[in-house]
Amino acid sequence: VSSGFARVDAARVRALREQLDRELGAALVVKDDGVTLEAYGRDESGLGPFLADLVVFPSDTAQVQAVIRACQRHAVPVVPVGARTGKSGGSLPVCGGVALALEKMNRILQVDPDDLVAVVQPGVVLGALVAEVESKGLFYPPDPNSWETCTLGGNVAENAGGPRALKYGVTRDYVLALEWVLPSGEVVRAGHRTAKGVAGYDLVGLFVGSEGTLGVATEITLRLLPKPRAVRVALVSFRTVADATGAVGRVLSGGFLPRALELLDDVVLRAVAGKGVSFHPESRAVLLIELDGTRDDAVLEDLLEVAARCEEAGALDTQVAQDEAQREALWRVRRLVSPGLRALCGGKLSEDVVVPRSRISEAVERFKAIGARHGLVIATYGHAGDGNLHTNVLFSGPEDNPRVQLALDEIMGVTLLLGGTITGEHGVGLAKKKYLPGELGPSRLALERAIRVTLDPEFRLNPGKLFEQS
Ligand code: LAC
Ligand code: ZN
Repeated sequence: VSSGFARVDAARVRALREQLDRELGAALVVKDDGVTLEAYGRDESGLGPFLADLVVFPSDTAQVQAVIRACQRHAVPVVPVGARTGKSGGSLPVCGGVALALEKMNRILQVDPDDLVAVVQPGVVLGALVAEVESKGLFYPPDPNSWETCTLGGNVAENAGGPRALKYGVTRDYVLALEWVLPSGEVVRAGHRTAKGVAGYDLVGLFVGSEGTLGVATEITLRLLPKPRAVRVALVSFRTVADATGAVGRVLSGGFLPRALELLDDVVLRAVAGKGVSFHPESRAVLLIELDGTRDDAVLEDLLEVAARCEEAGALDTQVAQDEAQREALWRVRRLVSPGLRALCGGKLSEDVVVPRSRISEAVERFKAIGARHGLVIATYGHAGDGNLHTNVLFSGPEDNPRVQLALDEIMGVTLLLGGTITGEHGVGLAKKKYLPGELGPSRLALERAIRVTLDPEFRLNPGKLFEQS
């Protein structure tokens, strides 16, 4: 694979492997067969494959430490990997070396209903944690829409968000403490198990979202909430995205804080048409609005008031899910968006830009115009309540790539001009690396580089990501 990245040389990998064999022997699972290397060479960014030389599967913190120390000693790159559901290429081993797969560390160590705390290993699948906490009447809100497969370690590395972030925040807001293996191999415990705690710098905030460049989480302590007793969702149709985003403003300023406020534009509606829900024939945008609370009758009453506010803003109609099955059908449409869009055209690149809420409709219009100039269809959906837009550039094949890249450059430029950010939840990784300097500017980039150099002078962890060593 030609990647433009310098690969580690084979002699160093051999020396590393000998040391791992000596130190850990059969206790550490190591694979280097073609099928495994190929599988760990890809994620959901569509980039790659980038093949590691070895994929190792540690089963405890001590093994993670030993692998990282050995990689430092033999100058071999090491890239932490979760479930490979990432969308920015964050876990791709672009320089070869070691893929450090955390999936064997998959134990839920504790769910404490009194302290409202869960402690997990990084390889726990989000859905397994959700099932466990919900069986105890508790709630863990962040879900990047891939709970069946994504893992908590990956969620922490990328600071995953998802539809419920509007009311409940993102992964960072739930991580109380971390056991963290630094790039030196040393273990630190950052944060605290209590609900509050301000002693020392906010290292948890530094580590969460560091995309595998500052170390590896080996134990994650999470804040839980009581599970809301009542949840209601409605699908509201509009003639235009501008009407829909006008409604978002009216709902929020009316004193309502939905747990989700998702927008789908006209191209997205075409992509999911006929998949279990029908839309008003004139609708060119819809909002999926979900509220929660303690009493169902009160939540329903609020939802109807929210719908009335949407009608004042020009909504065509509102469908309120009458039971759990109808609620699931509406959310299924949301989950079908990504595959539906891919089926429309063949290929797509999904961005996750954020703009101020007041600029959403302008952003969607400008993105569409950028697409039109390059002969590409642009679809936008996403977390309207947060201004976090999944703008998707659709294309038919690799021959479209130059046009797609030009369109993306312009989309990122417009996003920054509108006062936004290049990534709200998928991370910079490889996919958005070239846009990071434009967002951070020279002094912040220098500060972030200095932090990375302090912890990992040779950029051994996840080299080639976020920014270069110099
Ligand atoms: C979503 C993921 C793609 O919101 O972020 O569906
Ligand atoms: Zn999202």
